[in-house]
Amino acid sequence: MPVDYSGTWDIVSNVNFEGYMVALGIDFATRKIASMLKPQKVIKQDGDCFTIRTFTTFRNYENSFQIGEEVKEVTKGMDNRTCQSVVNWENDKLVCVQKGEKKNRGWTHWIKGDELHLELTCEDQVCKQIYKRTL
Ligand code: VL7
Repeated sequence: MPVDYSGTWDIVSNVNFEGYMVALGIDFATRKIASMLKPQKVIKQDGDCFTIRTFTTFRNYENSFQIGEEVKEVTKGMDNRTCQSVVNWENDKLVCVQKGEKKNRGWTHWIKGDELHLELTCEDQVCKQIYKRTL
């Protein structure tokens, strides 16, 4: 088994979250609130079974998956779309493809030193987030 993503992670940088939200069609008022948030990720990894919980003061999002299994994902509390999602290992990276109405949608996680990195992609927009372990 490659890397262990398990832990509690706090966001320390968030680049082009606005562009990502616009690509998802999030309305102006919601974007203004969302742009102020400091998400925390709580990740549980048990072999190829994952739960990623994203917590904010506004909304939370929970996603459980097994590597290589395509499942229906409803992005409840975000853009509320339905995707066919699958997460695979690409070396030590976790790569999710979210097939649905939006082209080129997905995300990639990797760990670099003590940082958890996340790229969120939708259409031509890429949001780059970095998290650090809670102390
Ligand atoms: C990505 C939110 C913006 C709507 C609310 C903002 C609440 C927190 O896909 C995600 O995580 C993956 C990778 O770690 C695992 O599920 C969550 C959050 C991006 C998109 C949409 C703004 C309204 C944000 C729930």
